[in-house]
This record gives sequence, structure tokens and C-alpha cells, in this order.
Amino acid sequence: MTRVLIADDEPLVANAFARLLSSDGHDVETVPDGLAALAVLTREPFDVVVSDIAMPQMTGIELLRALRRHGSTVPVVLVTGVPAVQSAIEAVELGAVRYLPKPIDPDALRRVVAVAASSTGVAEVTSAREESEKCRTQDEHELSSALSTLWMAYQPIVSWAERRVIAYEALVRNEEPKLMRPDLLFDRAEKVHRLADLGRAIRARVARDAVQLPDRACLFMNLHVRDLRDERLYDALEPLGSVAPRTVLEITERASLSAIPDLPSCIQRLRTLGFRIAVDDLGAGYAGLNSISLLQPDVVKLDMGLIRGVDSNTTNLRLVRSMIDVCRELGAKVVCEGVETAGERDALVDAGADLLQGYLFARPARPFATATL
Ligand code: G
Ligand code: MN
Repeated sequence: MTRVLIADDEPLVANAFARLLSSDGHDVETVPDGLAALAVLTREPFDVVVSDIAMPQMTGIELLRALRRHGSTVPVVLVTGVPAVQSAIEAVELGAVRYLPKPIDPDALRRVVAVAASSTGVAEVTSAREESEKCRTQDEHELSSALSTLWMAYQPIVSWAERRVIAYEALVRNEEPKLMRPDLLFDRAEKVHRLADLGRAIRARVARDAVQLPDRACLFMNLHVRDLRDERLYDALEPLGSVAPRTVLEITERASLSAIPDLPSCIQRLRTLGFRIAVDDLGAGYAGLNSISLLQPDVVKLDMGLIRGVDSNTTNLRLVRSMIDVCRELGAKVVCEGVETAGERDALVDAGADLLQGYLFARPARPFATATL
């Protein structure tokens, strides 16, 4: 029996294909997009994949590319409502078995699946497999595994005056044992030249989770300085575009902001889309005061190094108080990160802080847990 995976975001289409192929005796499973297909395919083997091209999260072409990068040789049949030369070329280059325009002729689909499942179908993708095996390294493989198991944890940011969660910070997580720490994940993505893919996967995931975001809450998410160079970030039609007015992008100067020559126009374009901007980790080694003048942020997040023990460390308390005063004058809100004790919380509130984040209120968790207030 041939195992067929169908990826299509239109349930009617997916179900029609599934009925047709099941009646031919195939064992069929359906998924609504490329990301879900990739997740299923990394878990279990299929003989043929039939995938739509235009899908949310991950297109059929991106799925095909990810599979080849993983070293998977599974025959892929691409179907599309809007045939385009460019996607046809990419499909062929990546070793797709066939490229079928919609509406699909049932007999054509049957034939193509039969061919794909047969040895000739696999033979057609052999060169793609050889190619991908040559360039596949352990580094790339592990990164792919991290990307295909990516999920986001969310940590509440609370307003102490209002005693409510006003926002959640999205924090990236994955299940690849070697890359579980976010800093290792970003270093690896940079090493194999896939930082843009990682940024896109994170944004797609956050956009998907945002559907369940509680009504009055906003989203905070970390943006790698390099993401500012990804044109897709500025595309209003990208998944995150629809939640831009509820989203604050946190930027930290771990990689130098001065490496972005047109920084002011990048920031302006993000603001035009509705995003707000935060300086992250202010007071830590990296993010310096100059990032406040470079970014003109809506929000400043004070690093937990300043917050730790702030109730007994008078120097840190003075620093925090003056940062709060400066930010108030500049019209930026302040979030104090890493609040762990009631003593720290009370000292911060005394110093004029209101927006607080840290284990005292909640640890990062699956979307969207509440906080202890
Ligand atoms: O760089 P950024 O500020 O985005 O990093 C936030 C990190 O801090 C997350 O990994 C999160 O798990 C961690 N974190 C959040 N709250 C606390 C806290 O109260 N104490 C400590 N030690 N870490 C925290
Ligand atoms: Mn952050």
C-alpha cells in the first residue's frame, strides 16, 4: 500500500484528493500547510507527497526545499491554482515529480501518484538527493531539526497598578537537543547562513499563536538585528503583518546596529506597518544608551542584571530610578525584566515602575498562561 501525504489549506480540496486516492487503495493523511507536512514527514515515512503551493506558514515550494535540505528524497507532486513560470522552474530544480495546475483531473492525479510511487518516480529525484546529500552537514541537519520542531513560549508582562497582564513576550524554543538554548540556535543559523529562515519561522509561528492572544494583550517579540535586512519583514502581507498594531519588536544590540546603514528608514517602515519598537536588555553588556537615540523606542526593557537584588543594592536602584525618569521624559514606557521576588517588585514600584516581567509573575509557558498577581 502506498502512503500518501496531502498538504492543502483548503479542507474541501484536501478531502476530495484524500477520497479519490483512498478509493485507489492508498493510505492517505492530510495536513493544512507545509509546516505541518514537514513535522509529519520528520516523524514518519511517506511514499508520495501531494502539496498545494500557496499555503499559509510554509508554501509547497518551501516545503520541497526544506525536505531536500533535510536529505529527504520523497517524491513530491505540486498542485497549484495559479501556475507561474518561476515556481515551476523552482519545482523542477528541487526535483518535484510533477507540477499540476488546478482544477485537477482526477485521472491525472491518480496516474501521477502511481508514477511517483513507482521506481521511475523516485529515479527522477535521485539527482536532487545526491545533490542534497553532498551539501548536507551535521550542522545543517541539526538546524533543520530545530526549525521543524520550533515553538514559542510566552511570558506575561504585567501592569502592577492594574494588576493585569498587558502583554506576552514570545521566546523561541525547539526540540533539537543540541540547539535548545536560543543563543546556540541563533549562532547555528548564522553559521549555516539561515538566519533569515529562522526569523521567518519564528514570525510565522508567533502570527499563528496570536490568533489565541487574549483580547487586550499585546505581543512582544525579539528581533535579531540581521532580520532588519530581510525584505519580507516589511511585507504587510506576511503573517505577522496582520498583528503588527499589537506587536512590539524588541531589538538588542548584540549584533551591531551600526551595521545597518539605513536603520532609520528600516525603523520607519516598521512603524508605518503598525509595529512599535523596544530597546531590549538595557543595562546589560550589549544594549547601550546609544540604542535609545538610534531607535527612538516606544518601550525600554531594563535588563535583569539591574533588577536583581534592586531592593538591597542602592546603586542599581538609583540607576533604575533615573532610567525611569529619562524614559518618561522621552515618552518611552519602561518594562523591568527578571523580577523574581516581592522585595524587588516593591522597590521597583516605589521607584516609579509599573510594567514588570519575571518568574515572580510567571515563567515562560505555552500560549497563553496567566500570571500570579
Ligand atoms: O534577552 P531577553 O530579555 O529577551 O531574554 C529573556 C530571558 O530571560 C528568557 O530566556 C527568560 O526565560 C528569562 N527570564 C525571564 N524572567 C526571568 C526571571 O525572573 N529570572 C531569570 N533569571 N530569568 C528570567
Ligand atoms: Mn526580550
